[in-house]
Amino acid sequence: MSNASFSSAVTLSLVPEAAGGPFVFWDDLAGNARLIKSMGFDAVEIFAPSAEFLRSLDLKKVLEEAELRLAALGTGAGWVLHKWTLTHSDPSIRGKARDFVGELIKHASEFGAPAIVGSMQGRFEGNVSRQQALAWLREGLNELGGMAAAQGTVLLFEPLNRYETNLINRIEDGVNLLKSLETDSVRLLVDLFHANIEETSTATAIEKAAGHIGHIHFVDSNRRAAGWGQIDFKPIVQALKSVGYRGYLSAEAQAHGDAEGAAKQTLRSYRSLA
Ligand code: LER
Ligand code: MN
Repeated sequence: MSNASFSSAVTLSLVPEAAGGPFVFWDDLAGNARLIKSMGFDAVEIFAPSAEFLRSLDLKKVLEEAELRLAALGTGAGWVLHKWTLTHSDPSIRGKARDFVGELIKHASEFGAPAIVGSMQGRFEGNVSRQQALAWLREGLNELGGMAAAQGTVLLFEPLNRYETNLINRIEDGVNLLKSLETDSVRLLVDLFHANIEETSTATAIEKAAGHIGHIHFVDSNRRAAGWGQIDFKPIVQALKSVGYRGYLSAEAQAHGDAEGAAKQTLRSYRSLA
C-alpha cells in the first residue's frame, strides 16, 4: 500500500540466533513474502545470515512471485553470528566485516535496494581509542559507500542508542560522520526507537538532517509496533515531509509472538499518518 509521501515496509529475520531482536516476521521467506504483500505492504526489509544464504533461497524469484519489493538488507548478522565489526582492533576481522557487508551490498543492489550498517559499526574499547575507531569506521564506510555507488545504489548508516554502541548515537553525529566521508553515497537511517532514547527532539533532529536521510525504522518507544508505545509520530512525520523524505517507513519492531498483529498495527499507524 502506498500513500502520497512514503512507502511501507516490514522486517523479516532469517537468523534464528537473533531471537528477541526487533523483527516482525521470522523465517519462511516465501510464505511470509506472500503474507506481507497480501497485508498491503510495499516492501520487505530482510535480516539474513549472509548474501550467499539469500541466493540459495532464490530471493529474486521469491520476491518476483510475491510481487513484493526489497526495501533494504540488514548486515547485523555479521555481528550476531561472527562478532565481526568495521572497528574491531584486529585488521583481519575488520576485513571480514567489510567483505560481509560488501556481499550484501552487491546482492541488495540487484534489487535496486541498499544495505544497512548498524551493529556492524561496533564500538571502541580496550586499547582502541574513540578517534581510532572512528577513523576505521570512516575507512570502512568510504570503501563500502564507493562499492554501493559503483553498483548504482547507496549504503545506509544507522546511529544506535548508547546501550548498543559508544560511537554514533545521535542523528547530528551521524550527519557529521557522513559529511566527513569522501563518498556521498552513504545515507542516514533514522531508527525512531534509538532516536527516542538519544534525541532531545527527533523532529528537530530530522529537520536539521535534511538531505541526508535515506531510510526510517518505524517503531515505537518500547520497540513495539508504531502506536503501541509513547512516541508522538505526528511531528516526526511532519518533519520527514518538510525535508522532502520520500523513502520507506520500515517496521523494525518486536512482535512478541504476534507478527500479524504487529504488522496490522504498523499499517494502521502508517495510514493514519499519511
Ligand atoms: C539494532 O538495534 C538496530 O536497530 C538494527 O537496525 C541495526 O542492525
Ligand atoms: Mn534499527
